[in-house]
Parts: sequence; C-alpha cells; structure tokens
Amino acid sequence: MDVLQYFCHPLETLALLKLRWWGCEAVHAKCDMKKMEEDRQLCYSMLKQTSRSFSAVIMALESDLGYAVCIFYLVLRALDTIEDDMSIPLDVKLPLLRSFHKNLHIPGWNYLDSREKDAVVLNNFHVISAQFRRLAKGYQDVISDTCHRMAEGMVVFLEKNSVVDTYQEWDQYCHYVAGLVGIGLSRLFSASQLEHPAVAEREHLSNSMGLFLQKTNIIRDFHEDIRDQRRLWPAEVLRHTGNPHLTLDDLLLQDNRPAALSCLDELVGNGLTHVPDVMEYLHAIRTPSVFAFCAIPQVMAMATLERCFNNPTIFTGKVKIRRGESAFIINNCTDMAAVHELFRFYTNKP
Ligand code: D9A
Repeated sequence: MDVLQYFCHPLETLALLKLRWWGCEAVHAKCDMKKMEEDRQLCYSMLKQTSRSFSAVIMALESDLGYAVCIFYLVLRALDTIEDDMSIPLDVKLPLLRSFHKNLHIPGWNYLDSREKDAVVLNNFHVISAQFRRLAKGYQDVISDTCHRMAEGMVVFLEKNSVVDTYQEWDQYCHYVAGLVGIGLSRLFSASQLEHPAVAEREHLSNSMGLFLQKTNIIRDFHEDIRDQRRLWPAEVLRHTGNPHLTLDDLLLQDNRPAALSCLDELVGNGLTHVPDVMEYLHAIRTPSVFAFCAIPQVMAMATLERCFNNPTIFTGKVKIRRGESAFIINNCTDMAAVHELFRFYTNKP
C-alpha cells in the first residue's frame, strides 16, 4: 500500500478522513437498516457487496426512489452477470436473456449455476424480484421495460460474437448496456415526482450519461477484457494506425506501443464528446441527493479518463484513480458550480 500518496495529496487524505469519520450529505443514509424487514436488509447488503463506493450514494436518495434505484441496480447487476458469464453456453445464455424481464414476475425464480463474482444477486434473485413486485407500479414498468430492451440489445451483439467494428456500433453497444440505464433512471426520477418530466423526455441526454460512463470503463479495462476474451474497443480505431494487419490483441505488444497509444488517445477523445450532454443533463437536476447520485459517477469517469489518456499502463495492467481522489469527489459534488470546477480541473490537468 503506497502510503506516499496520502502525504503527496493532503487534501485527498483529509477528504478520506472526513468521509470516513463525518461522512457527508451525499452519502448520508436516509434509511435505518436496523428497523428494516429481513428481505429489504438483504437487498441493501447485496447492494453493498456488488458496488464499491456507489451503494452509499444510492442509500442517500430520498423517499421511495432510493429503494426503487437499489432494486433497479441489483436487477441490472443480475442481467450483467448473465451477459458476462463466459461459462454459460450461448444456447443457454440467449433464451435466459430473452426471458429475463419475465422472471421479475415469477415468484421463486433464481439462477444457481453462475460462478461470477456477483453471482449472489442471481442466487437470491427470488428475494430481489419479490421486493420488485412490491414497488409502485410506475417503478416496476420502468425497470422491467428497461431490462427487456437491454437484454434484446445484448442478444444482438452476442449473436455476432460481440464484435464491435465501427464507432456507430460502439455507440449502439454502449446504448444497450448503459444508455438504457440512464434513460431508465431518468424515468424513475420523473415517476418519483422529485424531478421534472422533461428529465425523462430528453432521452438523448440520459443516453449520453450512460455512454460517458461505459466508454470510460471499456477504455480503462482494455487489458483485463482482452485477457478475458472480450474485445470492446471499436476495430475502426485500428484503421487510423496505417497498419492494416494490426489487431486489438496486438496493441498489448510492446513493439506496437506508439500505435496503441494513438488508439487510446483517439478513444478518450471520442468519450469526451459526451461531456456537453452530461453537463446539460446535470444542470436540469433539482433534488440534491439525485444530483449527487448522478454527478459523482460522471466526475469519477472524468478523473479516470484523464488518468487513462496517453497512459501505457492501460496495456500492461489496471489504471484507477486514488481512493483519496474518490473521497474528494464524493465530498465535493454538491452543486453545478463545483462539478464545473472539477471537470475544468481534470480537463486542464498537465
Ligand atoms: C449506474 Cl442504477 C450504473 N453504472 C455505473 C454507476 O452509475 C450509473 C449501473 C446501475 C445504475 C446506475 C448511473 C448513476 C447515476 C445516473 C445515471 C447512471 O444515469 C442517469 O447510469 C448511466 O457505472 C453502470 C453503467 C455505466 C453500465 C450504467 C456508477 C458505478 N460506479 C462503480 C465504479 C466503477 O468503476 O464501476 O457503479 C462503483 O462505484 O462501484
């Protein structure tokens, strides 16, 4: 554990201590676990298990919206786990995905054959779906419709061996696995009456909220994904290297580092094209807990993209932002001016 970072970045260390000891509004839980019925407690504990720093921000969401987002997150994690599980053969996976949204309405349905790290949400899916069926009808419709559209999209890409060729296909893939999540969440915000109906209507902005996060994850996780036989960078980027024989796997080779870095920087540039939409989306959010919930992941992604830019570590290992940096971002995503400041900081970082 390189302790040095705590001395080199005193503000971040302060933020870490502040978050650890005093917390902040953005992560101030609005629900008391102790008084909660058992199944609800189990859902919140699965949320903590499956999302690193994000569960606290979800638990800070007010009223029944917080629990609807908790269930939405767990249901999406279950869908994701089926899509990512390379041990599930395609002739089992495709029908599983196609009928996934129906299982939300089948008492007792769960899936016990996954060995993935988040298999807990599939093993206990019967608990999650029982809680889902107790949500307000408006929330249920958004969650099941979103799952249906996402699963249909995942099937399209799995049927063509998950090859992402052009930038247009990259946007399509990211729309299915992340853009639809942004659109679904905006519909939950409006259904809760905490946000204006226009937030749900402007689907293009909600889609960009998903694409900025998903493209950042795909850029950051290149080394790990290639190792796991997932090729999610658009092959079109290779065509700009002038070497027609280059494959995505070749980008890991030391000899191809200059070509690899130019591909990396081009994709970071493509990811940044979504920032104006992200700003316009956040500008329309009125409820402080919803604002923090939406802004924190976007600023984290911006910090991650800055760290990925022209960074050879992308091709040898894992790139991530410091824990202190995450804490600083969680403590300071309070309003639009602060978010503007943070985006300006990362944009202008030497
Ligand atoms: C989100 Cl309900 C995600 N994804 C995230 C997390 O943020 C988005 C999955 C399920 C839900 C929400 C998110 C948050 C707020 C508003 C949003 C939104 O739209 C309006 O989604 C677009 O990454 C996953 C997708 C990108 C596929 C949608 C943030 C999150 N961060 C991880 C860190 C990481 O590196 O994954 O989960 C974490 O903190 O554990």
